[in-house]
Amino acid sequence: MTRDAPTDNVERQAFYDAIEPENLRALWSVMGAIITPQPRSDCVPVKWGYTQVRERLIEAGALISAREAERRVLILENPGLRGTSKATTSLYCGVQCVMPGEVAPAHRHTQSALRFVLESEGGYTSVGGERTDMHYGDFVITPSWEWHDHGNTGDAPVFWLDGLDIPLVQFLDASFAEGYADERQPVTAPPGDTLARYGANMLPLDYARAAPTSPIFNYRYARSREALESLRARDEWDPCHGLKMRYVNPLDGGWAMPTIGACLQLLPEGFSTQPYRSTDATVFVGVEGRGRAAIEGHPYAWGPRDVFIVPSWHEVVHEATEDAVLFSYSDRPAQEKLGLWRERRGNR
Ligand code: 1HN
Repeated sequence: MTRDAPTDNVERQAFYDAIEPENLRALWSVMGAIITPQPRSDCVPVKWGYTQVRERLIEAGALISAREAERRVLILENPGLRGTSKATTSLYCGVQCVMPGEVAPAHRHTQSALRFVLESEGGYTSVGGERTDMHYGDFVITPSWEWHDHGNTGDAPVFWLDGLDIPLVQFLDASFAEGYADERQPVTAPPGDTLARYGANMLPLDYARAAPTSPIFNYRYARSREALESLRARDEWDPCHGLKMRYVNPLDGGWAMPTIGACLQLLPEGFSTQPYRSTDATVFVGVEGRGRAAIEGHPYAWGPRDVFIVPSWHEVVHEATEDAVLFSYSDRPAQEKLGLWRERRGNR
């Protein structure tokens, strides 16, 4: 804790050795390592340039079909967490590629997923009986335990970023998964059905909430971007975030997903944020323009579709070298529900 651990001696070491086979451990010998005065993470700051990831996915496209792979994805694995398939301690990140004509077969799992669309002319996903076409910058949700399959009816490969709560579900030993009998689930609702029901600032009268995830599963980029653009004229910049909006569940105004929080932010050209840190390690994705994130003083330059990680309680300063838009996601909703989330603005 705040005190140093007691020093070991021969008698104490002999005692530790004696109790180990009895499945006992002396708290005072490990307390400082398990109760740290502030977050101490193996997760490290890191950036992936999109061009390189894209090239590797094209290579993978020649190696394996989406059908055989089930999902043709390259995991963005944090170098501080090698061998764990984690981007942060609690969240997963990958980039998926679907070639023209391919289908990624239907399955479901208890892990929740978000897609952030990076390139798509003809990409689609079906979730819970409704199909939605995917376009650049769309934020798409696959709730826990919903059937989902993807495809590409266009002429060019489709790419999106996958964000899942895999490590969180793994930590809780709550993983279930199964495949659908057919390659595709039946589409039972017309396109735009959920958006009409839940995404027009109205709700069906007497609608009873069934799940903790937003019923809207495609938050269109054009609409989100327009909101940011309309608000920039107000000149109400948050010193730590510029103009940052969160994607919400229209049923209650809470986060769109129960475990993962997603945001879109605008940083105008020349804007430089105040230092900021929070307990939710965050995955950032460049959407428009260019910028630089100084993480604990180390610069990470980013452009469109690049991905970078700010670990828990690491100071970040954002600079926009041109008008810039960033998408981001973290486990903030989970931490808030557990009463654990904290932030610090400025240097204090
Ligand atoms: C998954 O179902 C998808 O549906 C993507 O596209 C990535 C990573 C691990 C487990 C399931 C998808 C995944 C995944």
